[in-house]
Amino acid sequence: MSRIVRVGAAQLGPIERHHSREEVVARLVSLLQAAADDGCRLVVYPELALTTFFPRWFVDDIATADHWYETHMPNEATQPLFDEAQRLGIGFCLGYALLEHDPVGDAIRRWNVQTLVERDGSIVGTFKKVHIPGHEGHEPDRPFQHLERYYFEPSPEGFHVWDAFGGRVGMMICNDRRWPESYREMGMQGVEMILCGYNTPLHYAPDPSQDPLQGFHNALVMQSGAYQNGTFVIGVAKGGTEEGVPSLAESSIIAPSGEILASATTDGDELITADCDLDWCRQYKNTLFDMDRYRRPEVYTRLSAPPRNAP
Ligand code: CDT
Repeated sequence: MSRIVRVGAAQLGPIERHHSREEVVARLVSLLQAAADDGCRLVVYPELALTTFFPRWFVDDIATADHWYETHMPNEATQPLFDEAQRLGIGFCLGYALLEHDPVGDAIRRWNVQTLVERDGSIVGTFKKVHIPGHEGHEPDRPFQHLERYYFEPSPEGFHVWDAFGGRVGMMICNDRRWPESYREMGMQGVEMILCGYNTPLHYAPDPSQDPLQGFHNALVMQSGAYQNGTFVIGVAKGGTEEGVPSLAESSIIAPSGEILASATTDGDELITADCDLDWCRQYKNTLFDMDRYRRPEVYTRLSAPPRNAP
C-alpha cells in the first residue's frame, strides 16, 4: 500500500503584538484551505504560530506575560482551526506557548510546544522544546532580547515519535534542529517525518559574523539531519520583519536523500507542498544507514557524557 503523504508547510509572515488570536487563526485557516485544495493530508505551522515572538521583550513580572500562553488546546480561539481541519480531513501541527498548572506544589510550568492533530481531529501528541536558546535575564545592550530561557523550561521528556499519518512522525522546535542529537534520538526510533517550526532572527548578537550564514546553516542542519537518518524534514518559518526584528523565512520540505523538494520564495504567509513517499526512507535506512549492520554504539560512549571542552 502506498504511503504517500502530501504535506503542506504553512509559512507565516509577521504577527504583531496587537494582532488577536482570532485574526491569526483566520490566517491559519486560510492556509489550511489552500492546502486542502492542493490535496494535502498534513499542514505544518511555525513555532509560536498564534502570537508574535514575545521572548524578544523583557517584563519584570513574568505573570504579566501569561496572556501569550495557551492553557489548553483546543480553546475558544483555536476551535475554528480544529473544526475546519476536521471538516476537510486534514491533520496539522501547531506551535504555541503552553502554560500548565502543575498539581504538585501548585507550580506554574511554561513550555514552548507543538501539538500534532490527526485527520480525524484527535490529538496525536504534544512535543515540548528540548534545546532552549538565548538568555535568562534582561540584556539591555542588545537591539532586541532573546529571552526564551526566561519564558520557557526545557523539556524533561526529550524526543518521542508517534505512529500517525501512516508512518512514524517526530517533532522538534527551532533550535532543536541545529543539534544532531535531536534527529538521532528520533532516527533511533525509526522516524520517517520530522516536523519543525522555527523563528530565527537574522541577527545573532553573540556573534554577528553568523548573520549572513543564517540561511546556509538552516539548510545545512535540516538537509544533513534528514539524510543521515533517512527521514523527511519539514521546516516551517515565521519569517519577515516582526516588530522590527527581521527573521529568516526559507521554509522547506526535505527528502531522506537530503534534497529539498519544495522551498518558500517569499517571507510572508505562503504554502509550499510536496508528496512525501514515506517508503523512500527505507532506501536510506536499509542501505548506507542500516543501523543494525553498520552503527558502532560500543564506541559512541561519550555521546551522553558531559563535554570536555577544547583548551
Ligand atoms: N526560536 C529559536 O529557537 N531561535 C533560535 C535562535 C537562537 S539565537 C539566540 C534558532 O536556533 O534559530
